[in-house]
Amino acid sequence: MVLSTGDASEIQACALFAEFVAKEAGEMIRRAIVAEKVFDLKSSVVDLVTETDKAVETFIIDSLKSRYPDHRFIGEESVAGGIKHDLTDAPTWIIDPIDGTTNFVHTFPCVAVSIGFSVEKQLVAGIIFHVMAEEMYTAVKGHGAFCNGLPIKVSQARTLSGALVITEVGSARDPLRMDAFYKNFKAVLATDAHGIRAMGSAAINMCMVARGAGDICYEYGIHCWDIAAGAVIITEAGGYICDPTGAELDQMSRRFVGGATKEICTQLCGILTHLTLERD
Ligand code: LIP
Repeated sequence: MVLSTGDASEIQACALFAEFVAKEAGEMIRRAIVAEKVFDLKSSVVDLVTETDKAVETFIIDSLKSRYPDHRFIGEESVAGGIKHDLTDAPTWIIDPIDGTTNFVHTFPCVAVSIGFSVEKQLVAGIIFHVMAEEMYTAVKGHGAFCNGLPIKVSQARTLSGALVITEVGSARDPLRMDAFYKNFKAVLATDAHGIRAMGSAAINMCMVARGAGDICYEYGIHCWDIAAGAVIITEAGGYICDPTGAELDQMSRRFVGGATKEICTQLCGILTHLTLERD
């Protein structure tokens, strides 16, 4: 069957199955987080990967493939392993098996399974399982956002003054990226924002905005598998997402702003020093 964005009940069924898979994947992570971890490096000395990342990704892809053999997959570790990952109109699952691998390695309890679903290049569903908190965040386009089955909503923040802002250093330390990071950090603090937080998982950051615990999040250098599920969850919780320039979000551009309202996002976009990164 060829799936289109209008096939609401089929998309909901897909999301429900992915939720079940994410829960199982979370159990694999929960068991592994207490064990000794061995890690390898990917793009930099602070970009880590473990055998658990790979095993969990294989489990998620195999499980989804067994139910949806004609769907396509973009997985963080498959891409790192050299598998080509162009986004097409086909139903495509966009997967980060452990979002927060550095946290996982250090047993810092903010690790998530993130599964986004794209149809006709539009993000239509998102599932994020905050493993150690046992919080399952879900959203299907047009049907609201939920945490453990209860509806969630963004805050009403319209301005950075008094806001709780979330960002990450990311997994690169080159001078250009670091310079922009420090400039942006200073620019945000100069607005009288109440504070800046970093959970170490882009997916969990987005869930915090979606549930109104944070007012806005932004990051340069993240990938489509960090963005996909959270983007749907924020918008379905009533929030706003965009490119840091204020333009429409491009999920392959490796940069992201998601906030409670368009106003707070527009203010943030106006003060950020922008970086153009190699696309996914
Ligand atoms: C990481 C995120 C982290 C972000 C990095 C990276 P990984 O994902 O969770 O918050 O700053 O850019 O994307 O590598 O742990 O899946």
